Amino acid sequence: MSDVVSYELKGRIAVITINNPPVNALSHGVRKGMQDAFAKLNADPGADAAVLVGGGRTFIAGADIREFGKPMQEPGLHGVLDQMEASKKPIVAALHGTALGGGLEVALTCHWRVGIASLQVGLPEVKLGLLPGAGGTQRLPRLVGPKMAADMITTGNFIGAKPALENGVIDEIVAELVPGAIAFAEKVVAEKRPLRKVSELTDKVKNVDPKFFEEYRATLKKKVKGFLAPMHCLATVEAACTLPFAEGMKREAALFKELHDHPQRAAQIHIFFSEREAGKIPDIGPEVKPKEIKSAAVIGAGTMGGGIAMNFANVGIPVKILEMEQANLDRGLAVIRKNYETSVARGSTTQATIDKALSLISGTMSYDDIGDADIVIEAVFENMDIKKQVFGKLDQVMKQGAILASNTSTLDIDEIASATKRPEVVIGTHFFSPANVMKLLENVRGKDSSKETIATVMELGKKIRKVPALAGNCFGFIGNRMLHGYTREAAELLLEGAMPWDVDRVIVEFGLPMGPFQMGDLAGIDVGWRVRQGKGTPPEKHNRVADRLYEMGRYGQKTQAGYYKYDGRNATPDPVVEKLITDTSAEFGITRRKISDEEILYRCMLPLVNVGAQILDEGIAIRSSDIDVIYVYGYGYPTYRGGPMFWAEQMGLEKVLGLIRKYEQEHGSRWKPAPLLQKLVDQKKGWAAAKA
Ligand code: T1G
Repeated sequence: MSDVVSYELKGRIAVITINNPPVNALSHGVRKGMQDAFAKLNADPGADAAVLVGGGRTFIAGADIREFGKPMQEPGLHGVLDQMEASKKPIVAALHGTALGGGLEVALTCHWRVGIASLQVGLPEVKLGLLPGAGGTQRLPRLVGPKMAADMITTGNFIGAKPALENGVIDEIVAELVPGAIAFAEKVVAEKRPLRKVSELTDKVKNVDPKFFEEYRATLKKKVKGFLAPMHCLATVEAACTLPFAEGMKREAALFKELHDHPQRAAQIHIFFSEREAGKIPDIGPEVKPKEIKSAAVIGAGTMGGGIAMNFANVGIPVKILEMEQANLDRGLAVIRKNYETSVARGSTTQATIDKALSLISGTMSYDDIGDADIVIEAVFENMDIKKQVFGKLDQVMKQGAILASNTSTLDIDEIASATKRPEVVIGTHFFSPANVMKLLENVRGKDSSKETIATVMELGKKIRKVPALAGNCFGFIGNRMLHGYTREAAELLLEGAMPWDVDRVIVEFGLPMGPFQMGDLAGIDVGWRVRQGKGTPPEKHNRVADRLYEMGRYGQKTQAGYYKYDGRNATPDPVVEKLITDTSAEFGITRRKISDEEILYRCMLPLVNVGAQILDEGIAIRSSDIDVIYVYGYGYPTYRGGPMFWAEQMGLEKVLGLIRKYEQEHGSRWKPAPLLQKLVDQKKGWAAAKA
């Protein structure tokens, strides 16, 4: 055995333990150790059967994702599984923690499986742009049937021990993992049960109506948008129901290879590791202990305040919402209740769950009621004077040690902190709307934010089931500072010849949930107008169309007219807007031209990269992958493209720089390439070299 796989006889049962922390991934060493252990089992006269168990917190959680894209080192997983299936002695899998991906595939190749009550199992390969490539697509349907197998494999969702038992994924729930598994193995031996190979089961996969797959495919196609993996996953489940096992395995291997070799796999695995990397702050090591957050307060019961409060209640943290007007407070609490009730109606949660959450949310109109909260998050109007008033008050009422956070989306954290005598506990915690749904938490460190404060809000992000990332303090931080370049260029395209629906179509086809003008209509054209008025700068040409829409009272969805006209949420192009745009081009003496989809895409997407490079160079972002995480989880950038910086690197930074230089020639200094981009191209390096 290797030191990551141990073999120990307990009576006449060999206990084979995988010890490859943190998640017992099926690295080369583990595969080699398993190969040796199963050979020993079949040669060991003292062993009648084996129990396979994961050491530490979980059974095997999958293949070692870091090995993808690199040459496979023998023995491959298939070889080990074939050896297991050929074993003359029974192998019982003892499951705990999260038996996922290749880990569950190993368990399905065992003759029986037992698990403890807290077990979760799943085949989440689809989330990595892959499919279960070690027989899971052929064995799972043989245990649970095509419907449950298709649901699990095309979504990657986990199921718990109870449904796993009810559907035959495991054979028993045991109170104690190893003793229970040993007892199960001893029973199998005593009863001389014939070895039960999942690959030989046929009942659940024969005579499946082909209509099932036709209908499932039609529904799935609508859901998956640009993702390649889910439809491939479904095709492998269909193979399990239409082909003999060996043929089905070949089909699985062929479709796995297609996905493995596709750029989407590299992009989705990039995001998998990047979101974990984003939680690591170089100057804040494990010695900095985060404060425990046992209670929270939110200032402002508006859309953001209410959504923020829900995040705390959803994980069992009591939260008080402070509003100065009773009517606003009542409205805010009613919106929260409505949000929860909608989730119950959709079946995504239960009444009991939301009753518990609602019991943790309370409202108040007095600052005196919130002083004992461990953290307070301000979510009032995006105006510096108002925010400073609030923080001045918080400085007076909050207990010592409380974290004073602002949900500001662009404003200066240091200026906000200057309204208090404790800048070390002031920090930005920028949620994205709807705050109870969007995964990103963009934390913003001020110059005085203490390491403990930063560590606390990074840990809090994970606790409230967000993906936290840390930004430095500048206007717009990371996400919104990059967004400005994107929306600016989209506005310029309207004046040059495009229509809002042309631009939005290209961006949605690229994979974002909506284009810049659909987003503008959703956020509110009046909001953008007020921000521009707030800056007090003279009106700019590229904002002329938006300003005229505002003057016409066309604020977007809220007025059923903006860049589009609306019937409820259904948007259609509007000839009135078309005329407004062509008149505005004429007003500026611009001769309109046909603009290609490719130019629209590059003109909108490359500002994200150019500004991203600048942000990276200034140290506002710690690493380029943080920028990718922020765009994927805060702005809906397609995971299968890996984020704007990854997409640029895949395209080639030299080509990116060439395009930016071209647009600089055509459109002037706003397209000036970030010095870092030039430097990396000169050095023939990628973003990772930025730190150097
Ligand atoms: N390979 C390599 N590293 C992994 C890993 C994996 N499969 N899973 C986790 N890690 C690292 C992770 O990067 C982090 O590293 C640390 O472990 C803790 O993870 C052939 C092809 C198991 C639910 O997709 O879902 O099998 O940051 O922070 O929140 O068909 O990790 O500490 O350096 O996420 O407790 C299929 C992926 C693979 C499961 C635990 N399996 N992992 O969550 O900890 S493909 C998966 C997870 C495959 C076969 C196919 C979660 C978790 P670091 P963590 P956690």
